[in-house]
Amino acid sequence: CTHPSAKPESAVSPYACQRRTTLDNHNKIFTDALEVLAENLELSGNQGPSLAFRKAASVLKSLPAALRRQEETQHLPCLGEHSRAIIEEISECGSSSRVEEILNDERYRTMKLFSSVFGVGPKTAENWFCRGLRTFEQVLSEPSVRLNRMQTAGFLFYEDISKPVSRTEASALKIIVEEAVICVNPSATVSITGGFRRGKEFGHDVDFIIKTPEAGQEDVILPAVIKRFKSQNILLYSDLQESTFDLRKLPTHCFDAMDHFGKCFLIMKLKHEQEMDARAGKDWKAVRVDLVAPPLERFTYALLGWTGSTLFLRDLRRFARLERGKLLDNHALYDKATNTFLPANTEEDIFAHLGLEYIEPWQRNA
Ligand code: DCP
Ligand code: MG
Repeated sequence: CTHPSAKPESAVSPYACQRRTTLDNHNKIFTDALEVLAENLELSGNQGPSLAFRKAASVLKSLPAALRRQEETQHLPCLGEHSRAIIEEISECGSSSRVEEILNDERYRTMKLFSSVFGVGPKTAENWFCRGLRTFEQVLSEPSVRLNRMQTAGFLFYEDISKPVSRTEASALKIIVEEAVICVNPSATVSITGGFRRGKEFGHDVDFIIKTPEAGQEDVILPAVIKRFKSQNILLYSDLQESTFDLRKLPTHCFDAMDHFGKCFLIMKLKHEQEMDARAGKDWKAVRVDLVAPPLERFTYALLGWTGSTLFLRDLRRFARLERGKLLDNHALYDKATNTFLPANTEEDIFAHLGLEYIEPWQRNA
């Protein structure tokens, strides 16, 4: 990627946080291919090289129209030789032979299948593949395979939680979560974050952030909400991660580290609006739900972080550090020049601290 100041005003920025990326992707034929290459590398543990393809795809997603000629890519940032060659091949032949090869590759297909299970990451997927396992039936009947609690739930509810969650289902869940949160603490509020806040119609889960106006309440609300869900018999799985947050700690450099707020990863029962699922003999769908409860003074940073997209946030943090000498993560923004934490009541405040034009949530689909 080239330095932003080396480009004229109208040029596309190499930082995703200086681009407006809506869900209206005019270059899907190219970005789908680049994302297959990225995913293939991620599944084999090559996160660094995969990021180059992710960034190239992200730049194309921000363009106002489809690429027409090969020359149009010449002024675009973050497109390496390899990405350009893929784009050229697709422009000329309609598809990329390397991408087709990956899509048909037994290892890729199996790794993708295994890692689609809740609780199964690339390492476990690779372990199972290397032991000759190729199907769920083989994994589940292999005596030496020991599933943890998360993976057991992942297989148990696979059929439901592998289906996309719709916006309608997300809204129905919001009412349920809101009801439980308000019952526990009438002054708390709930907002949808993640992909749905960016305008997506479907997601793999529903992400909620809880705002509690009194200090310390953020630590008691999640256990109480979980207890209530259990009493309502709508909880199929829960993993509560208590807060390890420390107000004095500086934002971290490491992007892949989880934040320290109290959070829980759940599988909830969502009652169908219409008739019973006669085949399954049940009137509900299992849905993955994440809840996070940050302290009030850091709420805005948590909201920004949990809204994503991952690539948008990665570049926002990189921009803060490299262009502004500030450290940003899901907890805070820290100014290294003045050694101070910068407060923020709204997301607009955070962009203003960084000297960036405000980018709306629906423009953060980088
Ligand atoms: N996130 C985070 N820390 C975590 C979990 C998530 O910062 N411990 C962020 C990264 C994502 C956002 O929160 O941008 C939501 O995570 P998802 O994995 O749910 O991603 P999306 O909601 O964007 O996609 P999907 O539609 O697949 O759910
Ligand atoms: Mg999500």
